[in-house]
Amino acid sequence: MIHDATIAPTDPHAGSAATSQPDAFTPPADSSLWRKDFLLGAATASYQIEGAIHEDGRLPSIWDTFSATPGKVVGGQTGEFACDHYHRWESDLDLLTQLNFEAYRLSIAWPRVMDEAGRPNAKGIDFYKRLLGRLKEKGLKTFVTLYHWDLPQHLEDRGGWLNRDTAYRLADYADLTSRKLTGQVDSWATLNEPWCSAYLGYAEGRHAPGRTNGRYATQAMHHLLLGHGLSVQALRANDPRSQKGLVANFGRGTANSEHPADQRAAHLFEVQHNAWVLDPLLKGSYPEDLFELWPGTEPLVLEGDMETISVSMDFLGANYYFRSNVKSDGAHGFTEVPLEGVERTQLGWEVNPDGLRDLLIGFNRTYANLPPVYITENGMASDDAVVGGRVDDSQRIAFLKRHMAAVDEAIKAGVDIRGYFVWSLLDNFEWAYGYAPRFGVVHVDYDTQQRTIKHSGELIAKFLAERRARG
Ligand code: IFM
Repeated sequence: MIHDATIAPTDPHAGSAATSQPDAFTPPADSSLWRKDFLLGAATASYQIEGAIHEDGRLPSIWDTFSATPGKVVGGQTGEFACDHYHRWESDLDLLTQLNFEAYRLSIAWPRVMDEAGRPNAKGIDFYKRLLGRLKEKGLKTFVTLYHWDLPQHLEDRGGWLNRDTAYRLADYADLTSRKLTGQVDSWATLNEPWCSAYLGYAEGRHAPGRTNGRYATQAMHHLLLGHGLSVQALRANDPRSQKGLVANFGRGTANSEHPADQRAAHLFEVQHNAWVLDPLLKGSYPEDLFELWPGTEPLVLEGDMETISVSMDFLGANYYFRSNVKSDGAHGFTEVPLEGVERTQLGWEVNPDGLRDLLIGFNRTYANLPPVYITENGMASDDAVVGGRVDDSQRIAFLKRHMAAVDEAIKAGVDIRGYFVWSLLDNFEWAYGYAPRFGVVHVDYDTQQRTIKHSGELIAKFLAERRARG
């Protein structure tokens, strides 16, 4: 059941510069996070929040199909209603202002804006025009992701990311949206987390489309990255003033022992999670070690593909959530060995801010051409509840503070990091886990659609108000 949303009263401006008291969140005075040119925002994605999957000409997506397949999503949950953001977007954008965020990262639903023949769907495009227009009126920077996993089902029916043609369809979609939305977008990301699309979607089958073949994963990745390169060309031609880049998820792997085999296992973990995406983008080749890990899975690469993929980017979006401790599996791979006694989130993910710092510093050393970085997602799931009108999410407050401190350390070590986006603005549909994991700084009651700003949101708002007051 969905009723009208109301926003629980909160006072995000509590604690002005004059009255400020140390709290559990505000960064120390020497943190780079106080710098005016360091952008702070919140992120969401279309399928996770919009709902309205049958409205205004939206076509079915692979996540509609996957989540409707029994056994694929916990409790059989789907994105059919999600946060009903498609109808509540105006009050949701007001939350961004209440929280004093300076930027908003959203994704466009590909099946909403293009029909099967590649023609624009005016109603879908109009939705994003109005939304981006409102963000601009509010003075927020707009970070738009083109592909955050909701592939139109008709493209999946023709082979999805295993079909090279899908890369060209992504470029058509980039071309169309950037022509329609020119001037409204500050930053375009072609893909969100291609590792998840390729590996979880094609090797493990935990994500749509649910295929399970390692060979498929490397070919799917190649076509995703090819689509990225082609899309950057279209974006540059249509919207030269905006930034263009890609958002990837990164995994920190540490070795379970000093033994060389375990050290090698940790290296291979990071090759599989990080270099698989970064090497083609920044070096123009796939890491050879990847095919030691997965022998015989080399993708079919046509002449010129690697040049297209390694097109220069204005930024790299980095998403980070946890560290994995691994040991050698005795052959040429790795096995995870969960550490005892470490802090974990609702999803069992280890809280490890050092991993974020170390990855960023490592990338800066490995890739001489690393573009400026935005932390495009960081956050944690907890089982938050509204009690007496408030949501106490103290674990999240400490998590965000510690990860922002890790970002500051990376900046001080010389990494060019320009901003940080908390995942997520709202509790939302967490893919195969359904709605139980709550990542938002705003709580969503899925029965009533009431939004309640969590304590983390209040403290972020207070910090951002102080930052603004300092000028
Ligand atoms: O919810 C996801 C998001 O869609 C992509 N990055 C990771 C988040 C948490 O799992």
